[in-house]
Amino acid sequence: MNPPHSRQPPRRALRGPWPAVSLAASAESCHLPAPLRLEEGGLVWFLPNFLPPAEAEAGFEHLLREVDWRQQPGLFGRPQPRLSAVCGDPGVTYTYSRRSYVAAGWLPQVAELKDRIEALGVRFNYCLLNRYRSGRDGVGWHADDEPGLAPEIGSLSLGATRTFRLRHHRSRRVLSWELERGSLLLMGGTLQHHWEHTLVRTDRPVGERINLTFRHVEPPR
Ligand SMILES: O=C(O)CCC(=O)C(=O)O
Repeated sequence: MNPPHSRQPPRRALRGPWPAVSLAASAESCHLPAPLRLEEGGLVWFLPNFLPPAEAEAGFEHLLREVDWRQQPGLFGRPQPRLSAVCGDPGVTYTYSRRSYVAAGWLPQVAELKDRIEALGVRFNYCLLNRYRSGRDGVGWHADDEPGLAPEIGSLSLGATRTFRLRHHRSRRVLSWELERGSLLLMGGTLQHHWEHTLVRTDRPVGERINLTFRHVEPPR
């Protein structure tokens, strides 16, 4: 029998149009290399050295200290296996796992990182920060396909290297990346419609990691 997370999810209609600048549609203002075009649908840009090591290290230490990290409840009342926090344009609200998280502004360091990524040609108004205290922390299989969320998601890694996987809904093909500190993985196009992703938990001794996922959420009307 298949484990519960490998059930075929219902097909959802693609939503849009999006207020955010679309990476795929703005080639002339885009400073990104050619994406990996997944034949099953979706785009991935992987920039392993987006931040120089010294900057990634300083950013990691700063965010460990300055962010108000909290452990949020997950599905079925169990605490999420990680700590988290949110930043963003005031009032922008992201809802996942049946809970809503309202942004109250940007930490200067996070706004600076957002500006660096936006220089590549994409706009964000929200950031979900995750802190993985050890290999036992992670994120289970899911897709970031909530209503009002633009397809482009920029995922910046700081701290320890961890394995990130994509799995196609239908073919079950799995792709893996080792997300080292300072790396930027951008997901776009129809990726969230066709694929789910996970940050793999491990029994290996690994240090702490912080991940920032920059998003564009439709602002409140
Ligand atoms: O930590 C990561 O690299 C993945 C985070 C993630 O999947 C998410 O925030 O949706």
